[in-house]
Amino acid sequence: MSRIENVELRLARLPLVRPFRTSFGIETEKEVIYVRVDTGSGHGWGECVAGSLPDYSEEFIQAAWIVMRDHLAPSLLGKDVEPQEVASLTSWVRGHRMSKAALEMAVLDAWLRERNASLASYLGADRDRVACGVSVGITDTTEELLEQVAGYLAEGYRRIKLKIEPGIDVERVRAVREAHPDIALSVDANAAYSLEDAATLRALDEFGLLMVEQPLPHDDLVQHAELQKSLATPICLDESIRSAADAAAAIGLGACRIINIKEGRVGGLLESRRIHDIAKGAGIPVWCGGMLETGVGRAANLALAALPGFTLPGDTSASRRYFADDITEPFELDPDGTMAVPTGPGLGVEPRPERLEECTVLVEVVARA
Ligand code: OSB
Ligand code: MG
Repeated sequence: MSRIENVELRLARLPLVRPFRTSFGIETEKEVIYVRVDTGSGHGWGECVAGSLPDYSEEFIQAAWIVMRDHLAPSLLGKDVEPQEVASLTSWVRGHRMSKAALEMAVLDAWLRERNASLASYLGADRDRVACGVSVGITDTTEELLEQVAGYLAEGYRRIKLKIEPGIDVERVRAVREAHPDIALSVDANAAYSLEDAATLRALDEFGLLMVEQPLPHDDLVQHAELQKSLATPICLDESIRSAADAAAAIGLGACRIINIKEGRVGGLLESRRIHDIAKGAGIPVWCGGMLETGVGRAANLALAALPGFTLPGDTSASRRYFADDITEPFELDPDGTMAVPTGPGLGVEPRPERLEECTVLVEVVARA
């Protein structure tokens, strides 16, 4: 590819259509860093999924900004970078996977645009539509939850995931299951339980859930393996899987039967594909997780979710589930619960310039010295 001339970082804020509550916090607004890479002959976009606070992960927006500006972008500037080289050129920086992933996405986008190839085809997608689920935040009341679930089902979503936390779990799941005996239903604890809560988690077995996502702390595969032995419901790992090595370890230990892949959490789309390959080889289904992405990150997720091993509906919901006015053209759910995978060059989408200006709160350009 032509040399990377500059890297633009852009902090933006978009209001969420409704607050999103998990076991670790509430978000009312999506704060996001867009990365734009400019080469002599073109450009590419990336979206960084680091959150406003270091709660889901130790990564967060302010740290991501600094590490991209002062350490990662300078490692790429002035070089002819192939997508797979982003990881090696930045490997001297420990961790900061979400920041590395955002830069890799922007380089991939620019590189694929030059070649007039779509991200989905480059990654090895084998379909042009993907089945979509929706992640439903913790609500104040059971009535509110039932109302939201009914609304999403009416839109066509093929799997409902309920956020749970200790004390807001079994009875909520029972209520949703009684109202909808046949739907694909799962729960996500975001690491809020401990092995001492095993009885509560076992009480979920009677509801025929597809999976329980990340019940225990992010850094304990051994305890997840222990828990899985006494649970009928498959455990799916999210926070615990940060790399292909983690995925191999988790599968080897029996710590999960399903894996949620998020490109940001694992350091990029290329590492995501390696996890996909490992899981597929081991007969472990994967699905595409979400981080309340705006249109840029959503396009990347849809491309990834079109790979053959992604056999379960992802948290790849439509733009309107999150934003009244997305940064790109809106992604829309088909009434059959599927969404089209972008087919244009690179990500196949771009931020709309006026909307981007409206949402931007800060811009910094890292240029060649
Ligand atoms: O644990 O999957 C999660 C959102 C932010 C951080 C973590 C998670 C989530 C979601 C929402 O569940 C998924 C989405 O719709 O983007
Ligand atoms: Mg999760």
